[in-house]
Amino acid sequence: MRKTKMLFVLLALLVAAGGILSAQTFKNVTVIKNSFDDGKVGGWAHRGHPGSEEKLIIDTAVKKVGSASLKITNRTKTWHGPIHLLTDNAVAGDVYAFSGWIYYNQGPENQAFTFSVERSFKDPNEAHKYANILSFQAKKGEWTQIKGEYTVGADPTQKNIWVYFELPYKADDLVTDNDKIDFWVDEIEFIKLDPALKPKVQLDIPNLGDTLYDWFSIGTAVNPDEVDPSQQKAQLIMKHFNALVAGNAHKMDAIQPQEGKFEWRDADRIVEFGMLTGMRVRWHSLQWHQQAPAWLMQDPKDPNKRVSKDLLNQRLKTHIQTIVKRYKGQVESYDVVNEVLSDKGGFRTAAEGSLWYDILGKEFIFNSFKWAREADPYAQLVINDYNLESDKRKRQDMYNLVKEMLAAKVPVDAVGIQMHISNTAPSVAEIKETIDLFASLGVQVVITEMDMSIYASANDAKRTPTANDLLVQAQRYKDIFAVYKAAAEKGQLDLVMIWGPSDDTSWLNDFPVRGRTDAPLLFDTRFQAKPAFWAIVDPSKVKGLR
Ligand code: 9MR
Repeated sequence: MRKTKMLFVLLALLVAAGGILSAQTFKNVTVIKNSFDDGKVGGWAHRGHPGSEEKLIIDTAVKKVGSASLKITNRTKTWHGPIHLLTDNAVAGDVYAFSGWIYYNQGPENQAFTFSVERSFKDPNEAHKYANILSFQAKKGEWTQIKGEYTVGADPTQKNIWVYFELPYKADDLVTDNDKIDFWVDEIEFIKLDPALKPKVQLDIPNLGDTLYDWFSIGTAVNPDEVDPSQQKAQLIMKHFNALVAGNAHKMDAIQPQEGKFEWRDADRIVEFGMLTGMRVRWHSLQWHQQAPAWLMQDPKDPNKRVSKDLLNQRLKTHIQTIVKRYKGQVESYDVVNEVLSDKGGFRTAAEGSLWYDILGKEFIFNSFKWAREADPYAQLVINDYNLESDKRKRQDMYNLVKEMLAAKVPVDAVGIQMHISNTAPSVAEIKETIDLFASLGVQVVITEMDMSIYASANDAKRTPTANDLLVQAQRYKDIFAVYKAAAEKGQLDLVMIWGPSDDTSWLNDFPVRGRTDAPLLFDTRFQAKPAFWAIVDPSKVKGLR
């Protein structure tokens, strides 16, 4: 009897231990692994269509380790490179970690390579979509390690995903010899991470929205695939933010890629998510010289000729009013025009990439506001720009412009201060001055795109944020938020938008230096609260804050 009991206990222990073990040993699955030492290209193919001269070759003369690597040669387009199927069953939120080595020995001393994905859809008639995920700087004649993570976006209509390496995109007629260089890859590995390793939102911390409720709403910029409530990223957004804007999905090229053909799918997803979760929704941007479709500035009969003044006016009015009417009662605030001021004084012209002023004069700004107001008398209409907080002349230009608009009864309600700043500049005092200056005109201020780079300039080399970087950043977020609170108490502002929920998707990971990762936001790449978050929410939690 005793023996049986002991055996039973032992068995139970074993089962329990097995349970613990299996709970702990997660399953990472290697989905692609090639060292090319077996002389085979594995599942890799070249991207050029059949008949393209581009070739994949096993090269035993050049290798990182082992006896061979994969060479891509006879390239004639920037997008020529090796491609591999990652999965034929895309699952939203799956995270793939990859690593490998890349090498080239012709052309410039430094060369950027891009890691990209191609997706197909369950509907076989739907065109494949391509996206650049990460870029890497390599040095001529040296093997450079490439590493990163790719998270499958939340699109229920997608099916297959391929991964590939290429050079930064250029139109075929702009390709030079430097874009056609051979390159080599070796020791490539793609691992599907166990779900247990995926970033998880911290549930046991205060949330930003409630903490700041007495002063202003706090919002963030999102991509359409970040608003799927089944995903942790959306949980992070819902927990902390009570206002929403699209990082890209509401721009002119996304909304009207062809004249008269409006694409609402992604735009709607973001607005609907905002409505469902009770967030304040902003629109960025009804007009902008960047991320605008090519047809907008072309004569419909001859794309080499510029659009006429009348037609451009008509196109702008249609674009603005179609959007504003559609989202009346849902979108409460619009960036009507974006970045219309020059960095050198006055208006932005063709010399700084914009044809709007050259073709239409400053009237296009005034008209845009009038058209938006006609379409929705209640929406807040914002004129948005960058460096207002750091460039005194530009700030004054904005002041003068808004003053002129108000005098001419142009319905402008607020100045949008983007606030893309860094750990080193501008000073907190300048930020306060900027808010006060615009508020003195009797309009509101909206902080539209705040983030804070850890780098002082483009010359700083890529680094993992140090404890000091994070502390300096926390101190500045604390001080600047104190300025916002004081401004809110004076009725100058009631909305602050952060340009992204967490560091993993910040635009600064690739700008102004390709492939240099940054850490400008309140949550890190694994969605954990950074010192900057605590500096806003409970400064006693961060040692070293003043
Ligand atoms: O965050 C956006 C990034 O994903 C785009 O690649 C980039 C290029 O146009 O635009 C970024 O957003 C910009 C915004 O629309 C206007 N102000 C500056 C923002 C950062 O560049």
